Amino acid sequence: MLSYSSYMLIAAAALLVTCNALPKYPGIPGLPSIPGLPGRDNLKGQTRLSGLRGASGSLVRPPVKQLTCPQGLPNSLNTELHKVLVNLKHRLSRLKGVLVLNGNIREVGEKILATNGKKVDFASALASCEEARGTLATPMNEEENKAILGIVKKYNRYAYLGIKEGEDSGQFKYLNGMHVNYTKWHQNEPNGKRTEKCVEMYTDGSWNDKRCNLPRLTICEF
Ligand code: MAN
Ligand code: CA
Repeated sequence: MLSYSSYMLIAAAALLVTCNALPKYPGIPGLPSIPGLPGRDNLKGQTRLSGLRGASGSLVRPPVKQLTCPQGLPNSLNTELHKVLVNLKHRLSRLKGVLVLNGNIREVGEKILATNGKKVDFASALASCEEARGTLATPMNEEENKAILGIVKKYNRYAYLGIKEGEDSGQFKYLNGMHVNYTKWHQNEPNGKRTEKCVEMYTDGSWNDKRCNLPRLTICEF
């Protein structure tokens, strides 16, 4: 199902790499900036098509020859790239629609949450998420906690979160080592004092520190 999208992505990447050396890339109207290319955001209010400011402060439109790829590819490359990306965006949004419709994914801010429905220990759950290029669901605020809770409730199963106790008792950290700055501990939790190094989400959305070797619902974030 993704092969078409993958193909489109590779095509877009190839086009980008081909033209990446352009000093003043004209940009793609209607699309956000592309890393590595001077974008709309970098030009503070100007569109990339409007060019850069000259010594007098007036806008200088880049000469047409600067819009040509160094390799001598046609000027229509930008239009082609635009078409490919718009098509890719459209297809991805349709695929996303299918996944949301089936209840397979939930979006919260920039995060996408998904479960495989499996109940496994912490290490196995994390490994599944990482294999899929994600990590364990890690609520950073109330909104994210609620989104994860939606999946926990749907499956009616507790889930491990991407949070673990550090060396110091009662000091819980994200998997990247940073201290947690949002918590939703159940009353009287955490109480494990180094014997419960993982964190599970209850079906009311509150958290409990818990041993790491129990079967819990795998929920990943991407
Ligand atoms: C069990 C475990 C603990 C939890 C208490 C709460 O002992 O799940 O992690 O703190 O119940 O009573
Ligand atoms: Ca506990």
